Amino acid sequence: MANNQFQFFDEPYHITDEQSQQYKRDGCILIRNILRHDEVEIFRKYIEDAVANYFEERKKLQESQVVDNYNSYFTQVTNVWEKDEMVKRFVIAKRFAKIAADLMGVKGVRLYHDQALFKEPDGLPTPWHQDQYYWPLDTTNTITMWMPLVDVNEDMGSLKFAVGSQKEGSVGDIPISEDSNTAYEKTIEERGYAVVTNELKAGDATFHAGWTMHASSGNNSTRRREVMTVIYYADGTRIMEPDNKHRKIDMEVFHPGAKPGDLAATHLNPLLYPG
Ligand SMILES: O=C(O)CCC(=O)C(=O)O
Repeated sequence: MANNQFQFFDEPYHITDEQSQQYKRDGCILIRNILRHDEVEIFRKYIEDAVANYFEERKKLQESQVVDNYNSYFTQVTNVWEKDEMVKRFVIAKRFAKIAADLMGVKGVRLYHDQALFKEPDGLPTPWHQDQYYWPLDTTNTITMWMPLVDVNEDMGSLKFAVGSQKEGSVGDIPISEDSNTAYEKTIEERGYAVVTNELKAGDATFHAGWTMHASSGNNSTRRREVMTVIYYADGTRIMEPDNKHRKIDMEVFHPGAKPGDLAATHLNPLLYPG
């Protein structure tokens, strides 16, 4: 396939001042039509195959005991970009990274990691949680792009956000679980946060900050909810002293060889924009 077939990944998407102000205020935003349906469809297949191959390999290696904790909520495979050259094109796309930089109002962004998040039919709701509890990053300029590869609505597990909750920073130091769900639901009600959810077409995406409380309903449809996420942080971010076991593991896995105080810029964290 000719390389320029995927030129759309380099073409800039224009974020308005209003959109970046909305993101700064709310800690979450829906951006429409980042990719066209036919563009997403090409990459949905590559991502699906890479995820299926990964599980096939794991089965062969009899590593079935290495299951992640999220299986009942969703199947999660991280850093798919390392496993497949075509998926890499999607994950390192400048088009996405520029949106992340423009929303956060920073000059450049690096890759933290990607995640394929598939919620099977009857998959359970994703509990309320805060992502940054897991991340050993000395900044609040972190952002996740959550792009469905199929059309999704609330009943299929589109994300719900507590609008403006990123301003609280850490609200409870609780890993994603039934406990985080109960605690954060209570906080959201007590502090009066509005909760928004969106219906997304494949190729639309939501962006949320690392401290924004979010959750999703279960997948009550008959179709698998296939989502690809890419997580970015501002270039220049340093690694913090990990103060919980999850942050220590994330530091070792996503910043191999780096120590607290170092720039978070290992070979797994390329500068994606300006790039
Ligand atoms: O896809 C989901 O259900 C959860 C995703 C999530 O929590 C995230 O991308 O930060």
